[in-house]
Amino acid sequence: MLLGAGRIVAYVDDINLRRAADRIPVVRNRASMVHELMKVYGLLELMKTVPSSPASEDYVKLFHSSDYINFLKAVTHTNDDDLSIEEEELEDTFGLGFDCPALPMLWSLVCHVAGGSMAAARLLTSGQASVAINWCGGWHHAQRDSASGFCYVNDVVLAIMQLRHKFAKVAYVDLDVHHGDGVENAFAFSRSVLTVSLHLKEDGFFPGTGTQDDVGEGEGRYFCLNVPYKAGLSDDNFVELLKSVVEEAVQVFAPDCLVVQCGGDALALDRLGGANISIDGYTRALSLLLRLQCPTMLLGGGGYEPANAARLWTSLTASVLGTSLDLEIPEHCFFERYGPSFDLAVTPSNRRDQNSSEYLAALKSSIKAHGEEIQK
Ligand code: TV7
Ligand code: CA
Ligand code: ZN
Repeated sequence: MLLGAGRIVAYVDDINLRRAADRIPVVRNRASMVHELMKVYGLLELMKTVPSSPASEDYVKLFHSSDYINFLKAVTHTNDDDLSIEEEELEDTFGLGFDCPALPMLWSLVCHVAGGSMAAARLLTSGQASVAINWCGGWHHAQRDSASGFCYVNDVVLAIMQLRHKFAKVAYVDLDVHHGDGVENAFAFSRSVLTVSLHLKEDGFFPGTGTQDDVGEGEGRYFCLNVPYKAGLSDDNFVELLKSVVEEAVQVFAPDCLVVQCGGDALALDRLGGANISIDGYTRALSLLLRLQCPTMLLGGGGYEPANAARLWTSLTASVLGTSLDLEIPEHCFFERYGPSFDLAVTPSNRRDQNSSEYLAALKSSIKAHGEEIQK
């Protein structure tokens, strides 16, 4: 499938960015695994590869509050021993705690992660690329004033703000199994940024927001679209939701630029997920979005079986490049992590899809009104 026909594809390739992303505890070393798999498949020779540099404090401040930034810097410069705040107290202090521990060199991590998606944004605003990829980005939960859900900095919001200098209307589509709450909140009042998230929504599932009635605020009303689904979502239902709800709203909105968060935790059998999507399902979803033919940024996000996230993002990159890959994973430094199959595919499991046709029909009809409202 030739997703990105005739497009210049660029990939943000920076060792220091990967080293920073590798330090996020729940996805330790994942960034390196992704990169090494792309490399051993020969994909790096087929794209423009572009380095990134850490973002400045002023850049991070475009979205995050000074208080939060000062706290991150203070945590960074404090030894664990002198950190006078206890873990539990940290929880209420700018969101640091269990999900977002106060890591060593946290401020540097934040600047590198923000810098990666900033580099991707520049590739698009300068016209040097029509598809820009940063698999180390996609940290959609971070809020202006706090860390949340493994996300310390909202590289997505910052990148969209950069894109807005050149592109009047930006559409954001979030395929991660979790609700993209940080990005939605940042642009809830804006008509210039359409945010769309598909996510698992059931009791106790993080972060708990993103019902279909959550449509944006004030001037930005109807410029947020939420597509909550039940556990076990299949490829066909996932693609159908994108076709019938997302595609139409995005087409009516007519964006000048598109950002897709390709979080891999909706894959079958993800440790934190609960959906049942295969790599083929993601590929179909992305091909639908690339058909809009506008400059596009691809970001990572969740994906808690690191080998599967690497399989997914390598496969999506190959699709965008219009090249196909041998299913046998080639020998390389992380080879043993791909056992026992040593196969590139991630296929659906046989779990039941709890999204009944009645549920999906009701969801579609309640969201349909969106397209009409955006048109006005
Ligand atoms: C974008 N689920 C991020 C998704 C963020 C999910 C959560 C964990 C988790 C944290 C760990 C860990 C974990 C196996 C799973 C409500 C709580 C429950 C703590 C007692 N293993 C993304 C965030 C989610 C941390 N958080 O969208 C360290 O799972 O459910 C919660 C929050 C409150 C705090 N308590 C947990 O994919 C990148 N966390 C192992 C070690
Ligand atoms: Ca999502
Ligand atoms: Zn997620």
